Amino acid sequence: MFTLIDEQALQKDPAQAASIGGIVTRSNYRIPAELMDRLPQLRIITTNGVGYDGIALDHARQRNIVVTNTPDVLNKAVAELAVGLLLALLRNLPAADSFVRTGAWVGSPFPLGASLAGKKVGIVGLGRIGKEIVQRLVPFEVDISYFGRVRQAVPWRHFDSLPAMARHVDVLILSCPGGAATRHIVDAAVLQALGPDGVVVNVARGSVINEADLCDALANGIIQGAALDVFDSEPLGESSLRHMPNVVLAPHIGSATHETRRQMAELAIRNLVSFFRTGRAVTPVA
Ligand code: 8YV
Repeated sequence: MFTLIDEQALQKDPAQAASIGGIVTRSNYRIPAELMDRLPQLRIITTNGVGYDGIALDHARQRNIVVTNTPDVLNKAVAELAVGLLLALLRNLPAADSFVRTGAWVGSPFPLGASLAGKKVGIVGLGRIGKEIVQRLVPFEVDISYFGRVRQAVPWRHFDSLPAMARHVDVLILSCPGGAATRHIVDAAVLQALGPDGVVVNVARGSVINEADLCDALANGIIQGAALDVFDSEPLGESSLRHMPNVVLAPHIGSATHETRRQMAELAIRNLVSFFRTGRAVTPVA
């Protein structure tokens, strides 16, 4: 039904741009206005992921180009990773693993970690993914708060000030969308408020944290640690984060399970097929 033209083929033969009706992308790629304008027949951009901060949405709207994403099907996988990263950080699992492998255990005991039970956890972005994270954290007997513009009908404490919530909690979990509205909302002031026993888990977007402020806070004991699945620039190149003992790092794998990636790909394809058959996409972004 579709003819696939990949980026390299387009570079080799730019004339093919004239026939492209749809783009399939993912969060790792940007779709700027200039690219859309090189494709006069473009009618739909389908991103294989929930985030669409890399797509020039206003421009797509102006040109009447439909943008679709893959919401919900990845909520559980991302929530599982958030909880896994948090536990890995509190108990220092990467170091514990190498402690056993290298035989260091023979010479000395492994340093104590921190319990999750009894901690105060603040969620930045209590959306679909944030709620799945909370659902998984409740059995760990933590005290939940959330930060967001709107108070929701949920039993958790609401903060409309991020520094105020950071002051209140031990653990800050970022699960909000990326983009201009959330860029660098976690900065030096928020990290200072979180304090020397506080930790950050980021499964949202690297852009949500000011990475320079984060590195400074981690290096100087302003916060205790961080578990990060997303970064300002991916793949992460040379960065002091790679050399810090108090961080756990993952290569943007929130949705990266066989089950979830299959469901995402199926939904992305259903969007394309439905749009070209009926003019209506299945999950257009609002
Ligand atoms: C993936 C993501 O990185 O859904 C998102 O917004 O960041 C991830 O699921 C990716 O888009 C999968 O291809």
